[in-house]
Amino acid sequence: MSSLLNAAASVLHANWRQSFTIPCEGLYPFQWNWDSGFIAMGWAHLEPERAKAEIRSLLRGQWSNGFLPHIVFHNDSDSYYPGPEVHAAYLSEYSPEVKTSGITQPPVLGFVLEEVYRISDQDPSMLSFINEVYDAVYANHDYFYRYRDPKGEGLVYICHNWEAGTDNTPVWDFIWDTFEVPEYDLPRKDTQLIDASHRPTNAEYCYYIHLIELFKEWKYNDAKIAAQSPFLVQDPLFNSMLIASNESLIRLGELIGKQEAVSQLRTWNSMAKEAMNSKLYDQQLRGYVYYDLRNERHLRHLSSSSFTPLFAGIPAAPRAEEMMNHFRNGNFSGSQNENLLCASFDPASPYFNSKKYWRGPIWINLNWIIYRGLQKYKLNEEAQRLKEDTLYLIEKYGFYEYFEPSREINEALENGYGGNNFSWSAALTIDIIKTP
Ligand code: 2M8
Repeated sequence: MSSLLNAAASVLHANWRQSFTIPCEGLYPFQWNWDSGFIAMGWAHLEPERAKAEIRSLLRGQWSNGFLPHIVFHNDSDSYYPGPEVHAAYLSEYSPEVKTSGITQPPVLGFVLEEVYRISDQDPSMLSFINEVYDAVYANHDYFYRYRDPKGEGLVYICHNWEAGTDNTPVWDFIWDTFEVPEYDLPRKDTQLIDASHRPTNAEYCYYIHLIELFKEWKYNDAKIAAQSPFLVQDPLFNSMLIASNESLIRLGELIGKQEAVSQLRTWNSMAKEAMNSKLYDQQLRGYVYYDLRNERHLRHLSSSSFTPLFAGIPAAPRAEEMMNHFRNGNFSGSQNENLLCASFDPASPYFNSKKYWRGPIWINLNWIIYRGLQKYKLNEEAQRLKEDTLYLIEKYGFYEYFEPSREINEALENGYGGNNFSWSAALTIDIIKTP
């Protein structure tokens, strides 16, 4: 294990850029929002000052209305499309001095703060760092409930597939079916850097860019987006991250005396948990699904996101148990346990593709989230299996961006998929090994 830990540390060191960490050399050359959260946990094990710097750097990109963008462009680079000029966040009256995007990502910072505090063994200097950034992270939660929950349900929406983090999950195919977009000239860089068949198609990218063009036309105004965006979805992963972060902010707020914030967070959180269970749980599929707010319909597909509510303690124990069918000779495990856990999309679905990005491959951050969720419910056998499967992939291939779920295909395979020396794969491997 110590050579694996050293290799993981080398990846983080190589991707470190003065005050933050890029997800992957070439492919992702800026600071990404949820990547930074996971990466900060890796740094907390190695060099806690870097964990603090990582989070401070991310917060430099925060807008004055509390919004936290999905990319902060601290530096220049021409190896990524779309860059700051395409996102043009300056069109918003709230954008900061540093260049950022104008869309967000799953809100992991709240629980990351609690994790880095745990990893530091309750170090008082880490607590004073938490005190320093607490209000900014709270302001981000306030932004979500203020602007992204138009019906006051306790569930917030995302308005872009890049906000989900699960960029090209087949779930979005059903959203793309509802509107048409122009054919854009796409100076993509990703498909020159890695196997294009493992990345989203150009047709999909036209949708991604079209949404950004609409938001720019509306100057990233939240009310206009809520009223008109053709993509408006309540995502179980995104809301689970927000709920888990609410809970961490409640516990941390109690420690540092943030009573007002704590009581507001409690109100949001009880509504949110209730809504997750009553609206997003699909009894037949035995998992949490997406709700298309624009077209008022559930998008009834299982993905790794369907299991992330475990991490936030959302289902009652019998429901969590019921969800385990998928990991015990069910679709995700394969009827003879022929799949490693956990595919990013339902392996039994005709839309599943084991090599294509978020349409099937295994992702280490989702594995970490589900692993921790299983531990929370004392589903120890499944947790152990998820841990073993994760470490098998990392030991065999190294710190790739995503991985093949089929055991059989893995036998003859020599590489993982996507970018190599990928930061969150390294950071979370450190945490999985070091945390019992
Ligand atoms: C991927 O997304 C970016 C856009 O944000 C891209 O494909 O260009 C996703 O896997 C996302 O979840 C991740 O945060 C990002 C950087 O690792 O890459």
